[in-house]
Amino acid sequence: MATSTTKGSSKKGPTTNRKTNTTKSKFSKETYLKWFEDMMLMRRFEEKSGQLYGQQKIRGFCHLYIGQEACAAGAISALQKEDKWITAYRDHAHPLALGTDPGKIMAELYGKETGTTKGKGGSMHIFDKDVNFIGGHGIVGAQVPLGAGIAFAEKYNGTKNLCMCHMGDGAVRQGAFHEALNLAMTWKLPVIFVIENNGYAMGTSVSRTSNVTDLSVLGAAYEMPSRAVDGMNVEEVHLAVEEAAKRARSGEGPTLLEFRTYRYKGHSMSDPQKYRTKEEVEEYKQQDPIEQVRSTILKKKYATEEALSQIEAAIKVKIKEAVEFAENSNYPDPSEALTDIYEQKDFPILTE
Ligand SMILES: Cc1ncc(C[n+]2csc(CCOP(=O)(O)OP(=O)(O)O)c2C)c(N)n1
Ligand SMILES: [Mg+2]
Repeated sequence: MATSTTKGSSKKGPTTNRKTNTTKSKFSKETYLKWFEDMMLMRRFEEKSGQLYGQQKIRGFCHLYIGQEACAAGAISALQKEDKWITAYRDHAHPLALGTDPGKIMAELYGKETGTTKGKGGSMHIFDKDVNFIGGHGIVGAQVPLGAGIAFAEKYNGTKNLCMCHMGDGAVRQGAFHEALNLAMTWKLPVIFVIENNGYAMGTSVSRTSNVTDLSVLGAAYEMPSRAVDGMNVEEVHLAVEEAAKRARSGEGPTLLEFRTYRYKGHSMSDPQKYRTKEEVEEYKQQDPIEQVRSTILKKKYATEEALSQIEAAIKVKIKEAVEFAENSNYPDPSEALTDIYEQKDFPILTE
């Protein structure tokens, strides 16, 4: 049973990422440019969302993914269109890179009827069946058994598709995480469990909630192949997911991957961030996933600085259009309030 882990993580702050030199030449010019474009779209979309939140155009919850972009971009490049995706509430970036119209995501953040969930879900509940993105879940850890269930359905229906199930480091403290891992391994479900370990659950560091700070070792309890990955490095993420996907598609079952990453912004929109130092944030910014890709592209002469600026300019236009679309859309009609709601007609309190 191959369970490889990275040992020796810090007990105090977030787990430090390690740089490893793998075969970077494996990837084509097109892949690097796609990563650059995808991650830049996520970054600029999120920066704009933060700004709009400040202007009270967006209200309620809003959790930004800035710093964690490689976790979504590297996984998406390693998988196939038919694979399914599920994550927690930090959920704008995954559908953006999967191809959801940024205008529809922005409209959802605005609570407009043209949003991905008709303006009824908001930031934490983006959902887009067309790109196989099954949400957007606000209850910490709730998506983990759902992800296993989606994988069960794929196996039951005899497809070769898998389910990519992302979660935060806080989710691994939930019983549901352990129950899902146990059954997924027992039934050899085609699921890849990904812990996006950004070091903190709100303001609580991993080491304050567990003696085990190397989260990838948690898979060992279920004999699940598991490993830690530098989540600031898109190539490393791609390689790890590619390997796990091969296992899932060949019927060998799930993998647990711990992506060691970092969020540059606060947990949600109002977070005084007293639990970490400015120096710590700066240290991670030095490993910025987009800057790593930019530097490789320039070094390998895959594109000039000017060509990259053009990509950035096109993204700026896309985001401007997304905001205009959201601004010009209507709020849902009040008559919509009781539609699209799950109702169990014989539930006791409804029949009383
Ligand atoms: C079951 C449950 N408990 C508590 C909360 C409140 N809560 C919202 S986000 C969060 C932190 C989760 O952190 P993590 O899983 O590391 O994800 P991150 O925000 O870092 O992406 C908590 C405790 C919740 N939404 N659900
Ligand atoms: Mg976290």
